[in-house]
Amino acid sequence: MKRSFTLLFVLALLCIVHHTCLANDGYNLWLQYRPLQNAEHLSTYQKQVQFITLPGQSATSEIIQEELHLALGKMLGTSPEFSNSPDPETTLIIGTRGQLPDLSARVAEETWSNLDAEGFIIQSIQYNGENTLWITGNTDQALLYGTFDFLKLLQTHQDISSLDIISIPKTKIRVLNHWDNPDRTVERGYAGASIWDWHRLPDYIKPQYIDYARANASIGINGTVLTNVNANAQVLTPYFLKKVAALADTFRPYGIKVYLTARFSAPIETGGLDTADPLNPDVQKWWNKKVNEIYDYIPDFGGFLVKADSEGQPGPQNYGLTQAEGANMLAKALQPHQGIVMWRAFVYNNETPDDRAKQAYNEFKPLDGEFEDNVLVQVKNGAIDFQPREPFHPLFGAMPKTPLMMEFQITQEYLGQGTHLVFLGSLFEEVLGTDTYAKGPGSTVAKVVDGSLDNHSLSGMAGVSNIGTDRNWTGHQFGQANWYAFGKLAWNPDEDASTIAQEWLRMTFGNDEELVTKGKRIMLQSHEAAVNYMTPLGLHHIMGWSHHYGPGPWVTDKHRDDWTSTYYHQAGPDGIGFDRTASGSNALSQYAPEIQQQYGDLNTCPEKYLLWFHHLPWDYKMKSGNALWNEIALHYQKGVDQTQSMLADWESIKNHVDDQRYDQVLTFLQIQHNEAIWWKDACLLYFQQFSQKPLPEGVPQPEFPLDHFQNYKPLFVPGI
Ligand code: BDP
Repeated sequence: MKRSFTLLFVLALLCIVHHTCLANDGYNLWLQYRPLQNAEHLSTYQKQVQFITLPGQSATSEIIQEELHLALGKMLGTSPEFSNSPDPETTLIIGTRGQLPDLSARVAEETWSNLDAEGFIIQSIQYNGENTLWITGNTDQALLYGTFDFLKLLQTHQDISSLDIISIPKTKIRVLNHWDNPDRTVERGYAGASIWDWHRLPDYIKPQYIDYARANASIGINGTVLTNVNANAQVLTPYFLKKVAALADTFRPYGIKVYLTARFSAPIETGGLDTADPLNPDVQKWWNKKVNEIYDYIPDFGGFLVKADSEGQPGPQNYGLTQAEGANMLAKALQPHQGIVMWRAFVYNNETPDDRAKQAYNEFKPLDGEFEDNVLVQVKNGAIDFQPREPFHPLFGAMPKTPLMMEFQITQEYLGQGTHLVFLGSLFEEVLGTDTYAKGPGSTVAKVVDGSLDNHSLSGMAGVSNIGTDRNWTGHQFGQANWYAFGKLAWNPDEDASTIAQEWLRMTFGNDEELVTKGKRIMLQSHEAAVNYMTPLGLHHIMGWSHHYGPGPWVTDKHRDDWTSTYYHQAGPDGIGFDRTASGSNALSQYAPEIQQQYGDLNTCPEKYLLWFHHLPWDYKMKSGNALWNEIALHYQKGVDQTQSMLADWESIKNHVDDQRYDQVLTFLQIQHNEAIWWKDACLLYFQQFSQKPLPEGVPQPEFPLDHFQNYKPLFVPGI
């Protein structure tokens, strides 16, 4: 008995020494604050954070203090001493310009004004003859951002001995869009139920709300749209507003504003009116009153996000009016309170009057200049719908008089949903870095979005959230990286994906160099891999019907054409691809002449967009010398091979990752690999019916015939 107890004790000790035995469910995201005992700059860290001056007294200051306590306790095993005003012992000073008048003179007036309300400085200075660090900005909010950035430097083992960081967000509105319903289902959510426990609100504030706010603040997200774009008018009633107010109170000290989705027909559904016509004075009065009521509950309410005239949602078209007329009615109601409207450009018609890729542009472009000043038009990154890869939306660069907000989808509706590791930092970077040529070369999508191209002071980025009640928040551990990457790119749309991946890995899993190198390799090839095994060479929208899970190139004959696969791939004996040049839908004409020329010419069209813009014969000769059919097949195979090498890389870093997260990621990578084969086999067998050509060398024969795949109908897929 005694011997087995001793054995257990020794085992437990060994486990503690060897961190990988410890369970880690991923709840702490990138705020792991792992012990720093092996960090190269440990002694500098210890010196720099012993005596901290933090003069602020607000709720935000308290949060800064708590975070430092938590982080430094975990990382250094120390408990720093805090004081209100600098004394000779101070090693770290965290205060605003107003709180530190003497020190503030060191910063130029112009810099203070550039910092605005959210930018911060982290600087090494000599103070009282000592090497001191200070974190400053104009507001406590800026200090919170600066503190998180400072903790990131420690977490990623950076040298902090001579810092001179000025960080200013390039976009103003950095929001998550939750497609969460009041019944706690999440549209396109793959990580459990909605984290908003409406039934228990306003009384019960789950600890998860606080951690949600911390995580978001740590990456600069400053707003959250709590409700689904397919909106429920009830969320604007007092019953819900009390609950929304409780969340707003919780998030406020973290600098996070709440927003709601406004259902255009709410005046009818909850207001007792018989119309929602935006030009009707009673309707306007109703919204004005409603908005005033909301601000009584939530004095700093952010505003509305609206999906109108799209997929069955009501909108101004119901009254023969334009999107601007609809948006402006709400905008005017919000103006007295400094609220904004995020009006989605995802508008397309049930009747499929034209190539779906063209409809938003046709609808919105003529309205440039007609929106009120507090309206942003929120545009998805591509013209169809968050496909694995899309060329940038032609509206970017086409509406210089209107602030255009980027809408990315963080939840992976079309990218493997809850089980595929697909690092979206690469996708976001690709879109943001693309040149629209709107004002000549260099007019990147990033510059349209951050407002710098057309001098807009209002700017923003929205990310459709992948968060749910799963213990690790995002279902897949690596889904956390997509939330992280979104925040980072919203703050700075020019940041590069590789830096983001590396930072996230270090904070989330640790600083071991092999882990970081291989982890990065996995992440940075993962998006291309998914494109290869799902929709290579510009193919798009060929996934399973309705749930969008798995392959479904055979989907056809549904109640609307533009929700089928055959509409998009146009495969037949003559070839494959959607002709969007002048001989086809001419969607290409919506882009700047430089893009038209480049993408329209087969010699210069990037092959990644080839079948998005061109319909080509199966034996069309690719740059590689291969026939198109062979090239398609080889791309599918490459995607499968890439998932294999992602798996191998992950297995090789087993010793550097805790068991719990290692095992989950490993299993998901195995699922991903099997599903990549599923995609490849199903799509190749389907297209082979038209190409009538054998699979090229290197692409193994599928294990099952086509009807096996066509008859497989996944049931109860989450997120519908
Ligand atoms: C599509 C989704 C659908 C959303 C829609 C939207 O399939 O669930 O409601 O986008 O963005 O991607 O409104």
